[in-house]
Amino acid sequence: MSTLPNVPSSTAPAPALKLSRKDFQSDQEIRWCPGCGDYSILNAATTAFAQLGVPREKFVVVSGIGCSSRFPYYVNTYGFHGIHGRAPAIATGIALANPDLLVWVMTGDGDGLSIGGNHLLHAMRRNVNLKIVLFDNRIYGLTKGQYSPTSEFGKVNKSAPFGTVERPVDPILLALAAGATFVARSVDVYQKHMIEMLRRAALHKGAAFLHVFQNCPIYNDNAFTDFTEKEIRDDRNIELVHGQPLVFGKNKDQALRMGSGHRIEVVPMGSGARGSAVEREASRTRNNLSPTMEGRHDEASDVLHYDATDPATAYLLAGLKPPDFPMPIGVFRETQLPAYEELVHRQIRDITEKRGPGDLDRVFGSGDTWDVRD
Ligand SMILES: Cc1ncc(C[n+]2csc(CCOP(=O)(O)OP(=O)(O)O)c2C)c(N)n1
Ligand code: SF4
Repeated sequence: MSTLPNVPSSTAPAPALKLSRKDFQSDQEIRWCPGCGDYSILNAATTAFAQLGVPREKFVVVSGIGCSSRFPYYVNTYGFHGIHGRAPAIATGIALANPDLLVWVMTGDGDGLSIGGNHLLHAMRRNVNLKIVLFDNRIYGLTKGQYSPTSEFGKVNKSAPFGTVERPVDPILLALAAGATFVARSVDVYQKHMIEMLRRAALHKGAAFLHVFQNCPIYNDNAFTDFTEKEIRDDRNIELVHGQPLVFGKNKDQALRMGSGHRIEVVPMGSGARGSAVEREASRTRNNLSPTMEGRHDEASDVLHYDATDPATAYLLAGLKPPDFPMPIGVFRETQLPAYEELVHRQIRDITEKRGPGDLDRVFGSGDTWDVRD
């Protein structure tokens, strides 16, 4: 069974094929609204695609229905604009029939989690070698801003004039529970980070799920500004890096630790106590720490170090969000299991070796048969 022959592993030397972002730009007129977060994702994807050094004809980009699902038109690769929610099913067929291709699923929160929820779930459960990017603007953009499965509880809009009474689904928790072997999150405005997450997803063998917060300035503007505004983002995000301590803040003066009852807590970092006295006092109050507790924590003590192979911590971190916690971004989970195509093709090969090639006519003519009569 072949692996992706042209995708270099993270340890391999730089790709021989030199490509630029321009090689992946199509000549189609882009129909997204000015300022839509989809543009940033497109820029990041074309950059990441070029960095892989994989020829364009090895890429297939599959989508469902929605603004985000217009993506295949805007990249100069093979593509398939599918039907609503069915991109994972179409992409599974492509990946199974052509295991050498790098197959991407570009989907929205409505497309992927609502009508396509079932298909997305099973593609991840089966560990199909797909790179799934979920553009999450927390509404349906194409159909003018109805609430979606990721809209906040109580969200008021035209489709919920008195506020939704539905609890939102968390895409990261869903992907972890479904068993995706690579689960990560980024944000449309964090270009460098997103490029790296897309590249890592591409290099992963198996179901890679990337959740991207994507602003829709027309129907749900500023949905993520409470953690993406330049002035506050360092204090409101934490990057998950395997093996690294979970430290955050402009001055790296806050950290996460495991508190009692397996609850994650925010604690101030280091007795050197960087940051102003006012900031430290605010952090101490926010985290209910007594004055004597401040400054007790440093890298050597009980600060959590991230382990992307440990699902338990991934679940705990996936539940964190502002204002009480920083928003986790980066790789929640990364583990290796055989990909679906690999197992299917291996099974066919093993059975063929034992029993010889199949004969469909013989199958049709064998076993119990019935005459259907009026
Ligand atoms: C079977 C079917 N049901 C409903 C629709 C209407 N529809 C088109 S796009 C869409 C939602 C798209 O939302 P999302 O996936 O969040 O993508 P966005 O437009 O926000 O990128 C809906 C409900 C449809 N086209 N087909
Ligand atoms: S409606 Fe929203 S999601 Fe759709 S193109 Fe416009 S800004 Fe983007």
